Amino acid sequence: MPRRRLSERQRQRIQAIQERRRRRLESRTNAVLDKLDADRAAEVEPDAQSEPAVQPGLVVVRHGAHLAVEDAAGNLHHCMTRSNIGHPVCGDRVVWQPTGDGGVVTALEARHNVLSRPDYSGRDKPLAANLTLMAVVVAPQPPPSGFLLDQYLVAAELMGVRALVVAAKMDLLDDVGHAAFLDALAPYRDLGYAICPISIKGAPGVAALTEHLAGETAILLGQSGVGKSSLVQALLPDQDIQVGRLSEATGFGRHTTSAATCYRLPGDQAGGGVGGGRLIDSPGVRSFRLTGLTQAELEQGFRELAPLRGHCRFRDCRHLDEPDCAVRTAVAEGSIDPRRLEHFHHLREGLVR
Ligand SMILES: Nc1nc2c(ncn2[C@@H]2O[C@H](COP(=O)(O)OP(=O)(O)OP(=O)(O)O)[C@@H](O)[C@H]2O)c(=O)[nH]1
Ligand SMILES: [Mg+2]
Ligand SMILES: [Zn+2]
Repeated sequence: MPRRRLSERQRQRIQAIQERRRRRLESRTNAVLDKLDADRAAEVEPDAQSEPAVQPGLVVVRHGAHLAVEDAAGNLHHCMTRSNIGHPVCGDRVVWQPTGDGGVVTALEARHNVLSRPDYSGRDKPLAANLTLMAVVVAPQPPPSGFLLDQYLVAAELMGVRALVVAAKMDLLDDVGHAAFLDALAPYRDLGYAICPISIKGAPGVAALTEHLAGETAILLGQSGVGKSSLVQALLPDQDIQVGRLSEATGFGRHTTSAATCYRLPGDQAGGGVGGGRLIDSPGVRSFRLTGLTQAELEQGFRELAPLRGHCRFRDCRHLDEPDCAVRTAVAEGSIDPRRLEHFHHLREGLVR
């Protein structure tokens, strides 16, 4: 039995307290925003004496208009965001202002990059920003989707972010299975993507991955159930404490992977230490489809296709049945994996024309 099981009544009380806190924060936020707007309209310079100081912060998680923002000292604050500054997401640098027991985010700093993913309605939604590494996780269970993997790699390529492939749960395979699994990933290794076989339940452990994570802001991506959250748990000795602090600061549930959440890796006190780094857990998806790209962008996203641009007989070659197609020649010669070209064609169907 869990150590601290709450009665239904206690749970309701806590929820009611959190709801009251949120409402109080909302009304204070509105008061601050009204004052900012009024000052702006009257062209009044913010009064440094009476206004609580604005400060830089890092968005750790976002739930609707509610954010958990980390300040420079590493403390978390429950902030609301004003609606006209865009949609700050996990990893965003923001400017915020304290409002008593929380704060209000007043500005979103320019992003180095942002990873977006279509939501259930098919609209692109930002998931996380300012990434330096995308770790795409595949595992023997659930069976990997090469199409999904390729889409994440294309996204990374277009964002200019380094990507690697994590082969998780390798303890589930015997030696033969292990070799076959890595064999299937060999084309990715040949393209220059690092492959990290890991397990949190036995050999080969997680060392292959940890050295890649040092000092990075890395996001774990991949299908639901491949082991992303378990990996976070294994890599962060204090994850329960971090989740507890988050939950205390914001009142969001303890066990949710419904939103991308940024954790600090050990060895990092303020985000800039040696080792350390940040690790973002993201909610898994069964599938998604990159859309809104041009053919040129899509070709840029496939590492092996980019250098062949302009080498086909026709400038607008689709690499389907055109004569003198450099891409299909490369496939026939074995230097391009046919499955990658197949995924390219799938994605081509969603291009902007
Ligand atoms: N055998 C084995 N099982 C693992 C390993 N890592 C994770 N699992 C199991 O895989 C299942 C799914 O793990 P999660 O960490 O919840 O997967 P996830 O990728 O976070 O899934 P979503 O949050 O739905 O996207 C759990 O039952 C874990 O115990 C591993 O290294 N070996
Ligand atoms: Mg998870
Ligand atoms: Zn071609």
